Amino acid sequence: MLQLSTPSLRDAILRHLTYSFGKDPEHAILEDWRMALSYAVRDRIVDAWFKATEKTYETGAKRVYYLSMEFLIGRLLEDGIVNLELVEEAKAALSEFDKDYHEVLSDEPDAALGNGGLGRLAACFLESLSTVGCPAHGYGIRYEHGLFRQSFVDGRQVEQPETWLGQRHAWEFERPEVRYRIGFGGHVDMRGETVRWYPGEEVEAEAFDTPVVGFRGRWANTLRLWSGRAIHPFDLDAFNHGDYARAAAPEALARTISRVLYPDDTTEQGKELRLKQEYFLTAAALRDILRRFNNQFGDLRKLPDKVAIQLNDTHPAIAGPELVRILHDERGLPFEDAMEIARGTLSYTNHTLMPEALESWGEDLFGRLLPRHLQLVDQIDNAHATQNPSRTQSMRADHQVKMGQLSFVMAHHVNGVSALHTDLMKTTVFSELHRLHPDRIVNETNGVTPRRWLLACNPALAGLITDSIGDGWIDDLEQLQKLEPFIEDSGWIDRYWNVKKSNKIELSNWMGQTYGLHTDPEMLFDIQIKRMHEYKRQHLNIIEAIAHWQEIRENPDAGWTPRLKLFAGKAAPGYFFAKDIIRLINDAAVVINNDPVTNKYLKIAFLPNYNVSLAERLVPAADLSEQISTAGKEASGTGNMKFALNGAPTVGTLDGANVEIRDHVGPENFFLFGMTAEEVMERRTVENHARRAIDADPRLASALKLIREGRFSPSEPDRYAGVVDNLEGPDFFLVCSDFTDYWRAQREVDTAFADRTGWARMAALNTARSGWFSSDRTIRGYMADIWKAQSLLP
Ligand code: 6GP
Repeated sequence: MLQLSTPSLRDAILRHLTYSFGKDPEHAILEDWRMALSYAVRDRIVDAWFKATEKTYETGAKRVYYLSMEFLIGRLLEDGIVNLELVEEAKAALSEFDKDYHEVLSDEPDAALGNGGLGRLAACFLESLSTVGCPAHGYGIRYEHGLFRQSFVDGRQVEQPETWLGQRHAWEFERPEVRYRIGFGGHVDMRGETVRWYPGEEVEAEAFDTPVVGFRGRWANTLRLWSGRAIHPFDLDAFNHGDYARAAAPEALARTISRVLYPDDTTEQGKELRLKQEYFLTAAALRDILRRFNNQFGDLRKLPDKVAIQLNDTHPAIAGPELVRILHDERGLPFEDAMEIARGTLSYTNHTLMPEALESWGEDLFGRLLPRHLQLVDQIDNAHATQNPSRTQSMRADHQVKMGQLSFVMAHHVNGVSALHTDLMKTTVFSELHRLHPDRIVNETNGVTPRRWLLACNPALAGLITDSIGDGWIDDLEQLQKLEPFIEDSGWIDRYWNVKKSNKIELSNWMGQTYGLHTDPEMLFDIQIKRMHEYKRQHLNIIEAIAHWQEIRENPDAGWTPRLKLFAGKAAPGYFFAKDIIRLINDAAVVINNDPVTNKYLKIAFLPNYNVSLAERLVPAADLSEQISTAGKEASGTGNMKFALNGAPTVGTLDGANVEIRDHVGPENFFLFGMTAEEVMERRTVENHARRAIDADPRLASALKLIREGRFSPSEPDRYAGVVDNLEGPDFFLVCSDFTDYWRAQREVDTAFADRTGWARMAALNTARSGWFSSDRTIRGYMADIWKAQSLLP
């Protein structure tokens, strides 16, 4: 490879400012500086990227492909700087030009190409794949509009389109030469043995590549995102007849496919466009994977030895039939062989047990868009039924195509994302398939990348850790255990406490400047940030806050522990109940924050437009992490890990990865409450369970009464009648039944927080014992158990 010398970062910035953006320092605006710095950093990432690609080819190593409809990558500049260990150099270079490092970093738009947990997990995985040196590609869609922007009007959520590409984006390389035709509809032609699909409509998928660099720049992989293009972008004939709208129509139509991210988290909209997007991503990725494989290896029977394709939930599940179609219809392999090769290549991760999120498509829609695939699904289903005569459930019941079952049957491994979730998969949704294939389900508990979620977002804590135990923890997070002996040392604990305090002061100042919100950093910072969903029970949190407020009012001088409750999260636009909860929190905040009797003890705020960057601000400043889902509903959670790692003990249920977090940090450093998953299932069968819980707890009864009477919505007293009706009636997520124990746990938190040293120790133990929750560990687990892939790092 040709070698170029690496200029200093300062020179590289100036060079890019001048020659890439045509500006001199006097006339450059903030965005120019951000772009110049990004290009300077990107150049170095490209060097690592080329080396990694070269090594992958040279060694003929197995490659991993992560197919996901979502990559919630957030900002990338700091990621690159931190992973290349350029922080000090970048700060110094910018200050030479009189530019502030943090100001330049925060000019970058937050790329929200995902909704929540599943999308952020995919982003952490990309970074860890590079850090551990596993040859991999992420494949996704280059949505023009990511997740909507959220603001509040009178406390209500209002959605605006997000336009991350409205500003210049530094990280992608357009690959106009990498294009594939993707077909939809049409008809299937069957002549004896040969079957051909003739699509009725075609669009082109064009590749955009983003390099993803691992820690210390030792490896870099590619995130390849597909963008929709028209095959004949412009109808000249229409144009010449003056019909400009018709002339541009083909392009507009083709682009629709990659226009917007579906703003749904764990619920599925049965929309034709969504199915088109799923096929578009999957078909383009498979074509690309097979092209690369063909160039390098040729013999298709070797596919499972050289290629591992991970399906991030069922969204790319069409990969099963599509791969069989290519191998069988196009490459002429017998159906059984095609099946075996496909299954040897594919594996599937389940991210939720919520029944409404288990994708299924009506056969009419499916057959209209993908007529050949529908035939193949039937053939796959029949073959599976024949091989498993005791099977009772078909993936083709009720005129539907059930994507979970299809994914399971087409995968060599199926994994859950926490120990509890994996167990529940075996006993609930996939019980029959698990009986038939007892070795297929495995567990890979989620993790988070410590580079972004500690080193970059919490430099003060990272500094203290490195001072204490060296910097080996950054890519070997279990080394955090070495902190344990320091925790006995009161001088060290003071330093730990001061780090937390300085993070809280910084957040307070920022909230003051940004939202005009005045907060006291001495308060306990209690934070719940995640998508809005009934199962995540933000309403349990606010109802407890209301009850607590009442209690303080009745006895204002009882020495209460001052608490700031922060919320952030988006509700799917069509999820009205979740939107009501947002409004209730905002309404309650107005009343409670303005109560002069109580507001030194309790303050509430809902911060708008939750995204990755906001999480990076909040997590380091948290004292308490709210993980209060109804047991059995949260597959894993990853926010819970970020908080624990950054020294915020959890108040939580035995749900998802909370169970494993509690095991690791120790039960004495975790505020447990609530029913277990088993108890939840039992309680649901008890008649009037909510009523009974309300009658037994006057605090809960009076909080609900205040909401019902319009105490927080005086201009519209019955605004929350629906919410209260739901809680007093079906209360499917058992808010009322868990309330009393939640309230008890919160009072324990109050008492514990009053002992500053005791609390600081508990927080530090959370940090020291969270090393297992690194996504590096998770990725190594997938490599060993599922992909059989090797690291190419020395
Ligand atoms: C989420 C789960 O709700 C969360 O518990 C888990 O940590 C995360 O996935 C990563 O595994 N699920 C989704 O975001 C989703 O859309 C279909 O599931």
